[in-house]
Amino acid sequence: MDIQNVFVLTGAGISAESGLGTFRDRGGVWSRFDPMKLATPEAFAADPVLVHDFYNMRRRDALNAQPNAAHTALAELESGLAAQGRNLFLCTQNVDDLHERAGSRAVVHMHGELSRVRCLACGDGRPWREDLTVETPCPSCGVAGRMRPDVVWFGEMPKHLDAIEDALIKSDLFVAIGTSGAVYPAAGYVAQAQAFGIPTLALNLEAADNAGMFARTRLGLASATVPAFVA
Ligand code: BJW
Repeated sequence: MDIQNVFVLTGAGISAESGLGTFRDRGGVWSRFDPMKLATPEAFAADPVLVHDFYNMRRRDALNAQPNAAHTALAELESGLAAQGRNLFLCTQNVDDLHERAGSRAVVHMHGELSRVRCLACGDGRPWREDLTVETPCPSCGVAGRMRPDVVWFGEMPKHLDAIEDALIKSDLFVAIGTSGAVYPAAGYVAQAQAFGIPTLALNLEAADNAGMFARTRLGLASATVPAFVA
């Protein structure tokens, strides 16, 4: 088959070997922290100090982590396909920037980015690498206490959905890497791909919640399966 457009969806599993915890594995982030107290707009309104502490820790961890062989392989896939006039659409649920630091040029962060913040007073969004506090003033409007991490919490609309749907429809291979298939709408993309007759492949450590929807699956560490897929 002549593959022109590859759609890759990545999740926390691709960054696990960089030392960043996944969410739903044993010992994962949501086994240690209650997502309803940390990753909803209601939680932020109720206890912004707690939410800032959690995301300050996560931001520091992400900035200190290094990309692994799986991130590098996807960056090489992007440049290799581009050199042949073909295209990789890299959609990540991850809020870290390890794809970018591995060399990927076009990364679509559907759940936002830890290294960006947004002001609830004026809507200004900008790169941000420091800790946030409830006193941090917005550099744009000067209002204090309304800055939040620019990540997508439960109940909020994921970002770039139109571009993602468009790329998914146009793709002729759908690959999901290191994601449990537990969070929608991303977990539903494999079913959409199937409905469009697009071949589907899962590269994961263990069978995901939506594993039955994939035509092909390779189980193993992303640092091994992703370079092998790209080779
Ligand atoms: C390895 C490995 C190694 C380990 N190598 N693999 C039906 C339809 C639509 C929505 C819903 C629905 N039902 C319910 C909803 C609402 C909700 C939802 O999905 N809830 C579920 C829990 C049921 N969804 C939402 O609220 C979303 N918004 C929304 O739906 O808006 C309305 C809408 C409607 C219709 C269309 C469009 C929109 C927003 C979801 C926001 C998720 N936010 C988080 C937090 C982000 C900030 C932060 O980081 O704190 O995003 S939650 C968390 O889960 C994070 C992740 O991106 C996301 C997915 O997790 P991921 O990446 O899959 O990680 P894990 O840990 O679950 O899995 C890791 C996998 O890797 C495992 O399988 C391991 O085996 C594997 N692995 N090591 C390879 N070395």
